[in-house]
Amino acid sequence: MMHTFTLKSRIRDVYSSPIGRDVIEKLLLQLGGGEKFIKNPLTMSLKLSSLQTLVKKPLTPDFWEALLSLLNSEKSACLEKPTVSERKWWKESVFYQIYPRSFCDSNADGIGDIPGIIAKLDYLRDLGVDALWICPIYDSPQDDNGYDIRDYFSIDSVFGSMEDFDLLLSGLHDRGMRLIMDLVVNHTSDEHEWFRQAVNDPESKYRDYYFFRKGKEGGAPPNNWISFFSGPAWKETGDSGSWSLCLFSKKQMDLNWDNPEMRQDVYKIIRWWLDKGVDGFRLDVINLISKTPGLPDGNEFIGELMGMRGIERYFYGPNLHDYLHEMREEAFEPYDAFTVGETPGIGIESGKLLTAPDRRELDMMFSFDHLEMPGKTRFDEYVYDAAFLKTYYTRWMRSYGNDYQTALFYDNHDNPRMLSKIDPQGKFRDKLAKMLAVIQLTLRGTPFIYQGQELGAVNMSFNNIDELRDVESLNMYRELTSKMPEAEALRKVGSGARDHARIPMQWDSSKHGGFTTGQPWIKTLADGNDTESQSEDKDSVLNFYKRLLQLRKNNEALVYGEISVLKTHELIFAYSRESGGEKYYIECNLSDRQRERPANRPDVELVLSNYPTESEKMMAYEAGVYRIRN
Ligand code: TEU
Ligand code: CA
Repeated sequence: MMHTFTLKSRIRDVYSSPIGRDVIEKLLLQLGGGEKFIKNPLTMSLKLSSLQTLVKKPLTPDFWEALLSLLNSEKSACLEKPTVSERKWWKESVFYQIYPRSFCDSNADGIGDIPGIIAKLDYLRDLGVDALWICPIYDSPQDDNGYDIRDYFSIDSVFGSMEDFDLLLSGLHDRGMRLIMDLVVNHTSDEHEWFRQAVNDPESKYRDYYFFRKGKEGGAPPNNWISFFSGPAWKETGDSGSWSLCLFSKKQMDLNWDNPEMRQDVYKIIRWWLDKGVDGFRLDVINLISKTPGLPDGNEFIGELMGMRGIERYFYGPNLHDYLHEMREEAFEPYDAFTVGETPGIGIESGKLLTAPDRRELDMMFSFDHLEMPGKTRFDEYVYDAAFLKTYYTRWMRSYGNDYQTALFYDNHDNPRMLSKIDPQGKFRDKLAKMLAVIQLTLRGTPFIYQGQELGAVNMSFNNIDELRDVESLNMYRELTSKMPEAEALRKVGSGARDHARIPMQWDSSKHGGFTTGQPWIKTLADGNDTESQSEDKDSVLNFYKRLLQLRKNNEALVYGEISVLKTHELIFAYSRESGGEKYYIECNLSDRQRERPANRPDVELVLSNYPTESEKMMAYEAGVYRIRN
């Protein structure tokens, strides 16, 4: 059934649509106190316009226009249960994400590279990972560390050569492992040939590959959208008052997906890499590719709530589904290639619309809703409560069941370490690292381990702005210091900086943790948590990961098994996995205090735990995997 939503629609009806549900929940969470509102059964019979009662200032007509046009853009009002649920290698695999710049440097120039990765392939195989996702290694001016691509068909010389790449790929395949590349096609570098031609020759066909627009009267940009990396999302291109859209840095120019020829050129890139034998792609900010026609201003209020003005005009654009579907049909499906979308802002229900097997869009997506507590943003200084992981994953597991596959992760190259968010002082470092590993590797979904996570890597302390490298941090610092003291700006930037996760891997106890023998491109940490010393210690985080990965590999219940979450204390996360006759029970204490074990736990025997013995009470961050006795 198709709805057209208005201010008079019942919240119940809005809720029954996937995007409606996600958008309303997100708004309420950001508003704070929204949870009470949602849980109140009366809420459901209220009209949409009653959202006003939650907000002190009047919601303006343009707020409602923006909200309704988003809600009404989704034509699928409800979701059928998928009819396909096949076995797939990517459901069974554990992925490992490599940030190449910070992984291993082979030639002492201070920057990690492909030969460095090749040197560590045995390490990765022994760890037990099945597939790698490697962040962009294409030719790039490196304004955003490779997410600004100049030439999609060549390897950046800083990382090596195409021969190195071929060796990497065959090295992986020889070991029975797979490789997915990072595909960045929401934008290209401003140094990409297409963009250069578009600027140099306004008559060129490439002009329409991007969003060139005239500015507003008085020299202002064409609309009020804000960049993810501070300031307006526009860059002046040429002296004729023309601007071009860039949602990220001033060197990352948004592509116009409404141009069919541009889309075909993108599919050529994908097919070229698939012809080489890569197994799939992680699709960078792929939910941003469809912009609302006319590029209308973003609503101020939504912008304030979400910390990004304009976002409702492109994070779930009107042609998103069509473009994903077309791309799959033309590029991925002929190769049976795997796709995981990076989809910031997409919630549970709209995520299903993107990944339902029979809709044939994406195989999987990354949701980010668990990376910060509700109402918080990455740059807020606060301690993350691990109990939220239970709330989040319980909802997610219930909603996804066995019909959809989701990506399970805590860390990536864009976020501080989860370990440090929960335990900033590092008091429970090993126990907590192991507990997080248990949850990630035993829930239903495909785990993505980010480099260093298997060693219990933590945040870096940045004491000076000169120690940071990331364009996002540097722009933000510049903006903040115009309105606050430098020390305060540094603290704020430091609490969310992406560079925390970009400090190099530690391989041994030598200088710079064995990452390089040269001058590293960024500060290094050598705190003894390196692969060499952890390999020797049987109780290390690394060896715990190895055991868990083996356990998952050898027990189908942990991969395809049904999951059911035990009703118990909110600080205890306990669930079972079951397939065929195989049954597992997982029990985690999400707090740093002792707790009673659940009284209703099944009859079990311990398989793996982060404590040497099982005591009557659960210890701080205790996590155990048990076999259920039949
Ligand atoms: O990230 C997009 C994204 O939305 C982020 O998580 C991002 O780091 C943050 O919101 C910025 O404020 C992807 C890549 O993972 C990231 O490294 C790139 O910088 C970005 O796209 C642009 O390509
Ligand atoms: Ca190097």
